[in-house]
Parts: sequence; structure tokens; C-alpha cells
Amino acid sequence: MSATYEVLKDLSSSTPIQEQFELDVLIGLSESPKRIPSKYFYDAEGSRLFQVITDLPEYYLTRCEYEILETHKKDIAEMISGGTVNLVELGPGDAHKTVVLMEYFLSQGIDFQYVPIDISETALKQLTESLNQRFPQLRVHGFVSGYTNGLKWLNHLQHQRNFVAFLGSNIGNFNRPAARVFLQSLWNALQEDDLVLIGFDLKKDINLMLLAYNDLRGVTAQFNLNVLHRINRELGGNFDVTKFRHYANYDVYSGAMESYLVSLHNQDVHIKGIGQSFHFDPWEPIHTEYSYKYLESDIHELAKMTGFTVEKQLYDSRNYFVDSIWRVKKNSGNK
Ligand code: AVJ
Repeated sequence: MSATYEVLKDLSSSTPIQEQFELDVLIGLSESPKRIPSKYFYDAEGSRLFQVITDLPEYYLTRCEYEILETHKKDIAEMISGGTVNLVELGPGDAHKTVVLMEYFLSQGIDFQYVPIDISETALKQLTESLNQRFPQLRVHGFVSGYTNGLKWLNHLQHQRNFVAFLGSNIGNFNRPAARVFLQSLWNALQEDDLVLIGFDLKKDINLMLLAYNDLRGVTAQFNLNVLHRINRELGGNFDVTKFRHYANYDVYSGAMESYLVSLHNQDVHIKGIGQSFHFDPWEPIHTEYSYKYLESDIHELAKMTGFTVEKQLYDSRNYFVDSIWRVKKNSGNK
């Protein structure tokens, strides 16, 4: 019998990952204000730190979504039952929440295979191996890749119905126009009547959001600073990480939690892999992440603009978070 699980690596990208990282850091640190794209958080250490964050008392997002999936797994199962389904997940991490669904689907005899797409090879290998231990019969086809190439790859999988999970407010990392572009490419990669489940963090009490990104134990700070360690490790940088601090604030106007690393000193940092030094003034920020928060109306508008219909809005008991289930519509003349 053939193995029930495998991990494929994205080899299609014309620029190797290392070179892309060098290029993005070079561009980002040459810009004013400086920035580093948030996707570089997730090396093995960053993925591990993010899992720690999901257990923090202040980080309500993961627990809310867990509650939603636990409460509504039956409704979700009913929507996908009948025929074979690809359960595709973008950025699963340890898939702690998706396991709730998979366990239930298996108990109901729903015929599906699990297709996790993650940027961290280490995290994805750990995930597929632990799933294989726990559910030996489950077919798992992992793909190591960013979202864009992941979607291209999905195009080749088209022969089955797809249910795409994009959980945890991962969509929050995109600004509004980028979210639209992303969802349009997702729509393009899918077929009529396919379903997507997207986790949106809702706008709420500003103090709760601030705390979620400024936890008392400082794990979020470590997570943010890890990107500098990663530049040191992988690109031969000489960042003195103690000379930067984590700062996160909420911008009411854009609706995003925004994370920064702020230089505490006048300093120069050399990055061997780029062959260049970068100057930092005292209190100069590097922007590292957006985590956009949504209004109910934003979600409906976004679905409409990108060719989906909203089928269900699933909330946690405090209405902090929503898992929104959308259906792909291709023949209704809106595209
Ligand atoms: C994994 C992108 C959903 O934006 O809340 C957690 C990452 N950043 N704490 C988020 C994160 C700081 C997280 N996402």
C-alpha cells in the first residue's frame, strides 16, 4: 500500500527562497519607512513561537475560532458531505483547530483528503507526521509554499470539489486591496460551488486588541524580534537584537493592529548575504506586520467584490471572531 501522507516542495518558483529573502530584505530596509514582510516570521523558530502565542491568555483569536469550529462542526460537515472533497488549508501551522473538523469528518465517514499548504517546511513536516500518527487512514498531501504558488498548484488539483480553510485571521496580514487580489486569485483557482471558510477577527474593544499583541510575558515581542535573528542566521546579519524593541498599536482609521521593531540606538547593521550595511536612527521603526480587523459590512462587501456568496457567518459566544463560509459563483454574471 502506498503512504497516506507526503510533503511536496514548491520547485516552480523562478527565484529560490533564499534569494527572494535577500531581495525582500534589501528592498524593505532600503525603503523609508523601513519594512520587512511578515511572511518571514515563519521559520522553524517563528512557527514555534506563534504556536506559543496561540495559548496565551491575551491572544483570544485562536480560542474563539476553536470554539466556533467545535460548536458548528456539524453544520460545516453538512455543507461538504456527498462525494470526495479536498480539504485545503492555507497556513495551517499545527492545525490544532482544523483537527476538530477532521476528527468529526472522519467520524461521519466523509470522504476527504487533507491538503495543507505552509511556508515553513519544518512546521509542515511535523504536522503531516503527527497527523499520520493520530489518523493513520487520513490522506495528507502537504505542499511547502507561500500562498501565491500554493494557489497555482491548487489549479492542478481541480478534479475534486474543494473546501479551502483560511483560518486564524491569516487574511488580516493583507491590506484591503491585497486581500481583494488574493481572494480573486483564490476564486480563479477554484470551481463553481467550491467552498471557502475564512476566519476574520472582528473590530472590538481597542484595549483587548492591544493586549493581544502586547502580551505580558513578551512572547509576541520575541516572535517579532525573531525575524532579526533569522536575518542574522540565514543572511549573515549582525543585528544586536537587544537594541530593538517590539511595538504594536491599533490604527482606528485603517482598522489594523500594526507591529514594528523600533531601533533604540543610532546604529549600523551589516548583512553579509546582501553585501551592505543599513543605518538606523534612534527610534526609527521597521514595520513588520499588519493584522487587519473587520466589520461585518467589510466581509459582505469583500465577498461580493471577489465573486463569492456568503453562505454562513459562524460566531464565538462573545462575537469577537467570525468564520465566514463563502461559495464560489462563476455563472451569475458578476465576473
Ligand atoms: C497568524 C497572522 C493571524 O496577525 O494575529 C500574532 C500573527 N502576530 N501575534 C495575527 C501574530 C502577532 C497572527 N496571524
